[in-house]
Amino acid sequence: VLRKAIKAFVTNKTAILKLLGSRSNKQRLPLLRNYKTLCGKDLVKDLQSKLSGDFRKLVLATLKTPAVFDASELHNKRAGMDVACLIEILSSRSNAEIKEINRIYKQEYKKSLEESIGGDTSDYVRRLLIALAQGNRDERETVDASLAAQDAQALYAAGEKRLGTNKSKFILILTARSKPHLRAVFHEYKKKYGRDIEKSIRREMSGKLKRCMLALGENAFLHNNNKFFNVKRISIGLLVKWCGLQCLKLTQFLCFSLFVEVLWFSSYLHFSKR
Ligand SMILES: [Ca+2]
Repeated sequence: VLRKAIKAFVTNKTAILKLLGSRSNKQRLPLLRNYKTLCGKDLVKDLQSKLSGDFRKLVLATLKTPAVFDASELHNKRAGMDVACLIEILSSRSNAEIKEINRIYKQEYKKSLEESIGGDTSDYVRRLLIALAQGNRDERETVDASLAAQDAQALYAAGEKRLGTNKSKFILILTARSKPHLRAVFHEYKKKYGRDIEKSIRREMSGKLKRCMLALGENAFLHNNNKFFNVKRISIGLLVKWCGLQCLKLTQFLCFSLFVEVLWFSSYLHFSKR
């Protein structure tokens, strides 16, 4: 059917979208194999040559597994050190997913992810990213209240309480602790010292490191009621609006979103209007 769609309509976006959009990421992989068996051709290459622009990016992104997609995103962003994107990927994946990304990254780019991070970034930013790329974050759902209190105190001592900042302490806590734990720490921090951790980070850090830490803090609140960070709430309407501007961001979201079907539909509307 897909071969037909490509052949007959060349760029019949509706047919391609329908077919790819109705399948989950896992289901799309056998599709690729079947296509090769049936047609003796590579589906990705076929689509690549027949489609163009943002639509091509969108379709090709859906044909990658999440880990492969992440690895290629990390590889692309690493060059420009798009810190926000690196953090977004690294801090929203599970440890198992990060290990898989590492494996694929090495296989695809003949270099470990860790080796690729760095170069032109500052020492602390690199340390933070490398800590995340290890995939060693605590993933327990339970929170140890006394450890949370201890961490809140440590953050206060490392930042607001002293002259200058102990950045390593912030990096350690923000990259190693579980998200529920971090939420408890920030809560405790507010309760005990009457300060928002977000404001403390803004006061104590600067430049890329500040952006990294804010992103890590925000990430602890994704899919959770947020009291401490102004997380950008992403609506479908906004996503569609972004589409023209930030196609990659959108495709990334599309691949993993629970609302993938809805988004497919809205992106389809968007593309068909072009
Ligand atoms: Ca300070």
